[in-house]
Amino acid sequence: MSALQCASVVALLVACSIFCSCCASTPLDVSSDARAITINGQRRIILAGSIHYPRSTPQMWPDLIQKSKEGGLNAIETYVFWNAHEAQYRQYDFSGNLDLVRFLRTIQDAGLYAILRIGPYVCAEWNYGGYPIWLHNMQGIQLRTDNSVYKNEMQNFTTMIVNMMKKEELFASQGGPIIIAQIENEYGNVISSYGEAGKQYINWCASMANSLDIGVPWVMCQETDAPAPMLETCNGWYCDQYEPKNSSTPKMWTENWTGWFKGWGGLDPHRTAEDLAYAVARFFQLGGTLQNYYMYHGGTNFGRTAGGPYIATTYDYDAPLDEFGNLNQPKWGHLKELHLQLMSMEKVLTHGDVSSIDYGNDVQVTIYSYNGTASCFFSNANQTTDTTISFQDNQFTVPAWSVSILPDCKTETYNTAKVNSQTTVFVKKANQAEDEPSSLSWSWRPEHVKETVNNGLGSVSANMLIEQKAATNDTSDYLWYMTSLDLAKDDLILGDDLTLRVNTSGHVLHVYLNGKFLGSQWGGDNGKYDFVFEKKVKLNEGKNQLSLLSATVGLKNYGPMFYDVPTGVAGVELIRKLNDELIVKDLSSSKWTYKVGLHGEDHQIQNVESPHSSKWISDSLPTNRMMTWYKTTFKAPLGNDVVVLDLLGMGKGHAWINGRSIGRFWPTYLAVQDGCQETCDYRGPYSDTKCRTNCGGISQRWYHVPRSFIRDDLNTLVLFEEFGGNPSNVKFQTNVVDKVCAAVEEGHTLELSCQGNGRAISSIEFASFGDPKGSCEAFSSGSCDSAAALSVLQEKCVGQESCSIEVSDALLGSANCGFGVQRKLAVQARCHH
Ligand SMILES: *[C@@H]1O[C@H](CO)[C@@H](O)[C@H](O)[C@H]1NC(C)=O
Ligand SMILES: *[C@@H]1O[C@H](CO)[C@@H](O)[C@H](O)[C@H]1NC(C)=O
Ligand SMILES: *[C@@H]1O[C@H](CO)[C@@H](O)[C@H](O)[C@H]1NC(C)=O
Ligand SMILES: *[C@@H]1O[C@H](CO)[C@@H](O)[C@H](O)[C@H]1NC(C)=O
Ligand SMILES: *[C@@H]1O[C@H](CO)[C@@H](O)[C@H](O)[C@H]1NC(C)=O
Ligand SMILES: *[C@@H]1O[C@H](CO)[C@@H](O)[C@H](O)[C@H]1NC(C)=O
Ligand SMILES: CC(=O)N[C@H]1CO[C@H](CO)[C@@H](O)[C@@H]1O
Repeated sequence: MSALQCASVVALLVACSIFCSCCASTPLDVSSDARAITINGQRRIILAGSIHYPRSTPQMWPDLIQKSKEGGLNAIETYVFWNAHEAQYRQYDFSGNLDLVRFLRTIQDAGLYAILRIGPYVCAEWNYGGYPIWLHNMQGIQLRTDNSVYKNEMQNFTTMIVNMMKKEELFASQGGPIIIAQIENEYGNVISSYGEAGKQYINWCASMANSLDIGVPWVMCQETDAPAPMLETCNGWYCDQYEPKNSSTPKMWTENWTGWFKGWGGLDPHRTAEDLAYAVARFFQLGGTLQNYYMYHGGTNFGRTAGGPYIATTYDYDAPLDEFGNLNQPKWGHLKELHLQLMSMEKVLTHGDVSSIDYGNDVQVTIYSYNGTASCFFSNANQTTDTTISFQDNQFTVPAWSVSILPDCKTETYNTAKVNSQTTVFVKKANQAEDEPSSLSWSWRPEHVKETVNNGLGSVSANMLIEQKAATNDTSDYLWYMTSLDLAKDDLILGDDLTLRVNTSGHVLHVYLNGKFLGSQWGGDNGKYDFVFEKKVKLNEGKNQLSLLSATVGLKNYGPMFYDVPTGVAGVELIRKLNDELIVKDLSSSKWTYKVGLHGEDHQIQNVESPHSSKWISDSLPTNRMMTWYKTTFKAPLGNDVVVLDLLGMGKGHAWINGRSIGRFWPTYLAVQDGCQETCDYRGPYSDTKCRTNCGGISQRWYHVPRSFIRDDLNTLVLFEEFGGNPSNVKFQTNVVDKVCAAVEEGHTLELSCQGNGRAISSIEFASFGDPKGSCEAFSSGSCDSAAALSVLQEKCVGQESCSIEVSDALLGSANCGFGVQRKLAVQARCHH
């Protein structure tokens, strides 16, 4: 680059002039118009995928990003998580899996672009949508609206992040990977709740962001009135019909939901590869320029980062990379094929003239032509009926709810409904560390509840019930509400037929009276988290001690004014029926004493290095005992396979490996009984209630233990059990590929792979070339079949980590199928493990 260009870049970025080693990497000019994102004069389409850095580990990042690149993406998108970085006011943490700069460098090193969605409200099924709780607790604040206290804080954090990016030269305008940044998030969904102040706020967001002078475009998602130069973008299952209000701006899709998230008690969501590919192909058929998979890798809600209420610890999302970072097949492979096709047409898509022919009944042909070449999309949006299209003297069959791609308008190279990629079946395998006994040996200690339950000891008191977030600053899930009442002999509340009623705003409540456990209750049914606890009680003359332990399970992250939704105990009454009269004693404004957190949390007993983590008891291991800590040691499983912890038998609580949290657990929470589909038809619009599985099953039984949390020598697992459980079946396992299957049409290539760690195919369990039926683990031969197929596969694949075979009768022998039968090769193979 010339010195003149260099000087102008430095002049543009004042902050940069101090830190830049100018000219180390080429600054990129990023602009956009209706048909392309233009990067240094090159008109591009952007295929991006979301990976949230705190939901995996730095050790996983290079592999996740490499697999994204191999999957055909050219950009990675992430939110920035304010409450993770600034959990305490003006105390910042960018270490470990919060190392945003390292994450962006890893993206850059892989040669990919980055999209930085600062928010700083992020939703994302993340605790409190990413807002720090201290923000909520500030004097005079109103969140997400035209409020100066809030705006100052939002500007402070946003500026801090932007300055950090500039200092590290991470914007494309400085030669870095970030080509686009986002301010706010889906504000258009809630703007009407804020009236005029909402409009002023979003205008302020735009000018504040603009003033930060990042040298690349800003976007606002789901915000149709995005003030220029903010670019508006779409989120949803489909965005093909979306058009930006300003027709000279690009059609961009910041969140294409690849599946859905799961809650405690929720079913397993699945979005098929066919439907996801269809949505993407339709989007580009109808002029899309940027598409982002939300999520490409979902990952894990470690610690207390899960949003809520009741977002589970897994954030797998049925994304193309599964929670652990393995390829989720056939989704990953089917999309990779699509990306290759789209990228092969990038020039014509971003420059070309567009014309379309409507064939009626939701059938449409779109032709892009440029400089003497033409590319076609044939779409059939009818949900039930396949169609045959006559186009330029040729006939093409397009299955229902699919898009065919013909890069030369003559030959179909891809159809979204025809999946040729393999399916991969994983199994859980016992921990094969050396000398590891078949069951873990445990020690335990009780959570110290005497002082709260018997004596009502806490740290602060008030003559009112305090909202839980305000009392704890969300430093713990747990808050004790304690009061004592002194009753004279003639107090009318003494006697029979007395009910204790506790109104709560959620999420879990344990009640103790006079040192005795009275009962527990929790919300969650039908999406309701507030509930009323009622129980018959008997009080003593003299002193009575009432102690309530309230627990949150992830703070709400979405909805109008979600941040003002209260949690904790909201009302306490004693109600006695005396003859026909109700005597009500409202304790809500009695003197309440508070204790934040568990005794064990105060003493960091999950951390074996803590001086207080002693006094573990190694005999008479209790089961089904509430408020109990368990500890065991284990050896690292051999190899590199993903490690999971099977918590079958445990109730609800929190788990730590070597002092590091792997998240909340709740295996006793079963998924609802209804709402599953036995077979999943990809045709027709997807929603998160379609194609669900695991009715009545454990909503989350296995928990991810990242390899980097485990040491080579001895490791410690600590569990806090809140409800009561039995740890004797708890075990570490590895998650390994067991089988791979594929069914590939003639003319395509079958590719099988045991997907890493040096594993080879050990046997071919099924092979049929002809018209085989069924699907993976349930294939059967059809009416025609070539005898040679099995031996060809055995010869080419057994003993190999992967193999690839042209599906044709030259290789597989004649199948003697009848005329017009579409032949395919179906294979099921087993992998060594
Ligand atoms: C954020 O606020 C603090 C004062 O609380 C101030 O020192 C700091 O400079 C501000 N940061 C930015 C980037 O404005
Ligand atoms: C529409 O977008 C173009 C290109 O970014 C911009 O120049 C123009 O001001 C925008 N129009 C409106 C009404 O915002
Ligand atoms: C147009 O096509 C010709 C012939 O294939 C090629 O030489 C030329 O570079 C192309 N022009 C552009 C602008 O792509
Ligand atoms: C699909 O096509 C069939 C047959 O032409 C037609 O009866 C039906 O109404 C179409 N369905 C939709 C949703 O367009
Ligand atoms: C919560 O934070 C406020 C300041 O923001 C502080 O005064 C208060 O002591 C904190 N409470 C707890 C329980 O940490
Ligand atoms: C508790 O909830 C009940 C039922 O919803 C309601 O009637 C009562 O007024 C509430 N009491 C308090 C003290 O909040
Ligand atoms: C409308 C909405 O729910 N927004 C969300 C879109 O999808 C993901 C859900 O996984 C959220 O993170 C978005 O912010």
